[in-house]
Amino acid sequence: MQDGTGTEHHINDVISVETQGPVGLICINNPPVNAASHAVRSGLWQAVELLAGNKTIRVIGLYGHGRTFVAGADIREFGKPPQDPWLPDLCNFLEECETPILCVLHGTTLGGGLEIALSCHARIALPGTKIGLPEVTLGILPGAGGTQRAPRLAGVKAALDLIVSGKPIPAEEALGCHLIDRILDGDPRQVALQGAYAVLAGDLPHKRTGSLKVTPDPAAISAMREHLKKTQPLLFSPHRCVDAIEASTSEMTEGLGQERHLFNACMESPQRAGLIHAFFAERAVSKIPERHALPRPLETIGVIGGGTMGSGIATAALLAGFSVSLTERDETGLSRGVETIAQNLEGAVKRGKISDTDRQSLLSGKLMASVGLEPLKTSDLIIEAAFEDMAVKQAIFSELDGIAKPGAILATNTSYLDINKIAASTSRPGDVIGLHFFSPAHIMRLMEVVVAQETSPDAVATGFKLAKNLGKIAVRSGVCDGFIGNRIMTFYKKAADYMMLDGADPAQIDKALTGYGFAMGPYQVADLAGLDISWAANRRRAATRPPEERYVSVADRLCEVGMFGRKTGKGFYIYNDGHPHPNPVALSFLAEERGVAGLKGRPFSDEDIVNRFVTAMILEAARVLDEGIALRPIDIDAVFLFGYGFPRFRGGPMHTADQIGAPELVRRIETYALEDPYYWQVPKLLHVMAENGSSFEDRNREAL
Ligand code: T1G
Repeated sequence: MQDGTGTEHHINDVISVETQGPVGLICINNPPVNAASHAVRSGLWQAVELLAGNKTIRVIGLYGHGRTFVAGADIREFGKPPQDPWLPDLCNFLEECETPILCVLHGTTLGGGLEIALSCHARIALPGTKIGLPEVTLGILPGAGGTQRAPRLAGVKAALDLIVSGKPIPAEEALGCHLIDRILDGDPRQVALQGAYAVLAGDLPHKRTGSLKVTPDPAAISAMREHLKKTQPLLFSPHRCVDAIEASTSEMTEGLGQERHLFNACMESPQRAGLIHAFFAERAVSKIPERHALPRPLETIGVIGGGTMGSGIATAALLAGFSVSLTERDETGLSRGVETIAQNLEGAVKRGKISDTDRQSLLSGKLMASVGLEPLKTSDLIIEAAFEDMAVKQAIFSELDGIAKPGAILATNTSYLDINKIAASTSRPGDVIGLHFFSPAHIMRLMEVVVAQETSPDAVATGFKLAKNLGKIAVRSGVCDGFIGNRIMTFYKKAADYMMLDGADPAQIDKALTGYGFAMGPYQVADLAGLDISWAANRRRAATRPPEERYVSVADRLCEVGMFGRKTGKGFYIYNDGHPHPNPVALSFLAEERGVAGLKGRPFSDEDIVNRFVTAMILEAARVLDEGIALRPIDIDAVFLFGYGFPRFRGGPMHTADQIGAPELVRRIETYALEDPYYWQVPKLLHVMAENGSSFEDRNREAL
């Protein structure tokens, strides 16, 4: 095998070719993930034409520069007029090439990137490579031949699992199902060269994938259809994936035609727009004003409080590799906290996140537990997760001020209290920040990073760095009662309560909203979280509740009789057989309240329930945006997609608002206001948008 560099020629900014004797190499260099942009597609087409037209070249090696081979079509081009060559045409062109093409896969070779590889004539992956067809997570399907070529190489069942799940698989599994031919270590260019000579020597077989036949597997097809009926009845694209794979038993051109038809149907679906928006929301939220500030060192985490939240936060930090110092006021609380952490880690073992050996070493080597705050003097970042009471928190932060080392971040996990007041109880308000985790803290991906008036930029950057280390999605929030998520939830929960008082039962409301795509309805959520959680807040707010505000006390009355929800087996529902059944006591309290209010109850359609619920969410979100509590609409979408079970295929409340349109939202609110003018007031921002025809997406573009 020759080595050294051959003659190199740049086709364009992202594609270069190199010749070495009978071998032609093509390098894709389109950072950060070698997305198959128009430049990549057109450059790759020209490069293959150039090499295939050179009679001395008897094999082509294709590879990617940087951290990964092609990670997919360039999703930034979605929604814009497609430019030739289209990816499916490029893949067919590669497959038809007379000169054998070897493709080297590395990093995360996904979507259109894997489809390019499958249309080549042989495939080698570097160790550690992950391959996948995640298009279904974007509301589409592999539209460049993946639904036809994957079954030809791996069989129908393996293709169904790969394409319908959208989950990447390791190179070893890909080798086992013949999606790749070999695993070879080295850098992509070297492996391309080595593999090319192996093809020339007849040591690495090469073939046209499209020439292979698919063995029909009707049992696998119908099993997947049954599975999807149960698990994903609302989604459009998973079912189309099955249709496309089923078509792979036809001739290649016919199957490709069917795939194109089904791909276009997915592209036109509003679910594709919602899922792509969700993809970008997850990434946009890290673009904060403080993103250029240098985060502080972050190796040791202190956690104050061993309750549900504190032990969940400690678990999340341990799983991310941090050393954790857990403190409590007394030995009883401390041992309860350590026990909860041990249980959480056992759960992580059961979920396959860690091994049992890891679990033991985390508990024995990474977790320190002690009474009192003194051991926190060496922590880089301390998270207070004590009782939700301002005086308690101020006392803790005042004591912490004298113990924590200079430069330590002092964070509170409060879910609604004023962080400015907490910061004021220290001499270092610049180090004080809110890190609002969502329960269970070691599972939920969302974390609100709450920035108080004097929080320093590098403290904010450190909060975002911690979130990334913990595998969480951080959203920046300003200070208000409930920050972004809980504030909006408190508002729209009232809309549900009013519908309940006016005639819709809790179970009907929950069913309408799960039918819309929410993971759970508001009363199922309340029972899960514990009715006693909001009971304390309701009593706190009672003193200042305006007389015009309607109030429904069914949840409070359930608490008064000890019915806190799932944890007591009874709340809005009864859970005696593990399934929720409407609780007659809740319904009797509701009937009494309707009687007191002189209401006979009127029917609500599921559509009316959903419209009122979602409109209330958008209404308060518009206020949160207008007050600058949230940076952009897309941040609010991220909060509800990753913290409140908003259906991902709908893209979040603000994306949904753009689908409804500001004029229609204003009309709805004005109609509802006829019943309750205090609650239903059109926010100023919606009026402006209705008048000037702007959208929340416009605000995202202006702010990003
Ligand atoms: N197109 C354009 N930009 C992309 C991109 C893509 N496919 N993937 C990532 N980026 C950007 C991302 O927005 C971010 O930009 C930067 O790259 C780093 O990403 C016909 C039609 C590859 C596993 O769904 O899963 O092919 O914010 O922060 O955590 O059948 O990105 O820095 O400006 O996520 O290391 C199928 C999507 C497309 C893969 C890397 N492919 N990407 O994760 O980095 S549809 C996908 C990912 C398709 C064909 C169909 C991840 C990653 P910025 P990142 P990461």
